[in-house]
Amino acid sequence: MSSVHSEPAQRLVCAGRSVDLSRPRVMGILNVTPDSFSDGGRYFADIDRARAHAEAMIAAGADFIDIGGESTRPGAAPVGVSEELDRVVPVVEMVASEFDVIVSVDTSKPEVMRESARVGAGLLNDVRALQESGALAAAAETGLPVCLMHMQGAPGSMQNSPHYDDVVAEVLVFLRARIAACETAGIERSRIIADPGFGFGKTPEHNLQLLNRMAMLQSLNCPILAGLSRKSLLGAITGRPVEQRGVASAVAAALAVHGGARIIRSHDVAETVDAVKVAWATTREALDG
Ligand code: 8Y7
Repeated sequence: MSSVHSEPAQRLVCAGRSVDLSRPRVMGILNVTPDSFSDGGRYFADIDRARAHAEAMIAAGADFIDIGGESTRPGAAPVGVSEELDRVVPVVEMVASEFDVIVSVDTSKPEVMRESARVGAGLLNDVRALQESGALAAAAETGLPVCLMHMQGAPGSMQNSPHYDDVVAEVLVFLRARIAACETAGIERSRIIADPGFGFGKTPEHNLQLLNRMAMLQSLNCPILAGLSRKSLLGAITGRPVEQRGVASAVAAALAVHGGARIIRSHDVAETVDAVKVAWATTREALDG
């Protein structure tokens, strides 16, 4: 597609750092939850292990590190503000001060957004798309870019019986409304990333429709983030348990990039970087860039 070659640079300004999203980037996942389904709490209350994990993901090519202290897995216990602050803020501060990387904070809480911004976070990643009370205003105050994700229902019950007449159309309607709400709150479009929310209130078929029709999200006119890493969709397709979904995750990442995603959220950064390179070279029909 020759139009791809003439696209202008899309710079996302993340606090002190900026990143060019005219090519795709990888976001490494650093969980600081004691109950996260695939990391099993290995990084909880363990700053040295968090540092080593961040360092390894950056060496493997991550441009973002996404730090989260609330598990959104179905049935996970809700986390209070002070506990989430205690889990997340020291790790955000450590990664932001010690590494040349953009720190994304995975939170829905205004207090965690503010404190994380104060200690060096560069991006706010909210699976609730800034719908919690005070979140829009807090995000606007920080001046940081935001990732708005679609979810049907709430984490505890979202997988009970997801229903859509047209999942792609409904995700688009939701994301357009959240983008408009951000703009009204003073968050300019140049600071907004959109995400269809794979696995959040979706059946395997819904997720497959979204992945196969990712290109339709380009109509939002903002960079798209896709998170498929190790998700149950890949287990449903391959029959593999979570620790054996690396190949499936890399293939899904490539398909998302081919569909236009510019940030891929992943547990397995090295494999994802290669998958993204293959998909991007194919999309561009060129080796460079
Ligand atoms: C996503 C996410 C999770 C995603 C964005 C998991 C925090 C579940 N998934 N954030 N977070 N997009 N933006 O399996 O797909 O990693 S948590």
